[in-house]
Amino acid sequence: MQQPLEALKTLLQTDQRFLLIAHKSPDGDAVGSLVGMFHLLKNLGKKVEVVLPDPPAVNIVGFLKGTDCLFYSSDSNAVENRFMEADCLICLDFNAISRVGYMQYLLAGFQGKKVLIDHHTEPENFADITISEVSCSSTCQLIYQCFEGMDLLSSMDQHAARCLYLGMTTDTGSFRFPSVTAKTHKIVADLIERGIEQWKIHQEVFDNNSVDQLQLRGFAVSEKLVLLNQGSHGFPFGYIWLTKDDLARFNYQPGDTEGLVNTILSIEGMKAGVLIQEKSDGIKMSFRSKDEVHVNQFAKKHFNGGGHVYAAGGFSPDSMDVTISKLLSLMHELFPR
Ligand SMILES: [Mn+2]
Repeated sequence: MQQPLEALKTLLQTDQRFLLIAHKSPDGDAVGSLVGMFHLLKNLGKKVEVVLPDPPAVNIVGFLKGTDCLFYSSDSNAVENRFMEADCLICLDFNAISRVGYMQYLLAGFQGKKVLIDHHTEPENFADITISEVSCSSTCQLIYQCFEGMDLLSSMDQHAARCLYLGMTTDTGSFRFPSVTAKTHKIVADLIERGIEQWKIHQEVFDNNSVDQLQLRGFAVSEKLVLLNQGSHGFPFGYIWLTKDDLARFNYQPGDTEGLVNTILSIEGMKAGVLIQEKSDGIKMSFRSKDEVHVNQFAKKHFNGGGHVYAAGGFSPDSMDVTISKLLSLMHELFPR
């Protein structure tokens, strides 16, 4: 990644007005990389603005404090203005233009330089500078490595460090996925040495559940979890399916089902699972897997999705019933015998 990094360093030395964006339904890594980069560039003396397609979940929205972040979903005109005023657009934690939702025409039509910093597989070729490291645990870790590689870690303050830690911990399931390496922990050690209180970040992110959210998750696991591992012809696969009515019953808020799919993989012997949710525009799917089972190609081929080898999203325009039937008919592809 030496060449694009040189180009990024040159850009940081020449351009002055930066606009940072991340993907829709922003998770901890999207928000962490967005706000982390905001502070890193501010500390380099740049003018920096941030926008998102829509707001993040309540447990991470606090990390946006002090950035004056605008959301396209509620303030599209002001977001358009920010695109017009910037020299350089930095896209964080997504691999395809469609991942910014209704904002994609602004991204496609942006006149200045575009940079992509991301760790998802098969990034689209839409940026002037693409820094893509699929093996990296998180975009936040990749940002740290970029600043280290550009010899610019002096711009890392506690605000930036705190945000990068947010993305690193949320994208790694609190440092337990195979994407975690010695380098990940060395970076975390450095962030802690810079003064972050990592236990406080965990409390803010993970110990902030509403009662509705906990009850929705309890309901999902006890009433809406289907396991396919029964009998000699079974598969080590499970799915949780939630209808609009299920979500409404527990006063669903964005983020309430974040990580719920991982509970399937926590069952003894399970190799893959999917959370299937009925949303206003169709069926949203979140796949997870482990070991020799890879879900990204499967999600891409059959459910208009993709992502990482062990964590991928998907979307189905069909009904819940049709989507589940289709999924079940394809199990032999996920588990070839
Ligand atoms: Mn990420």
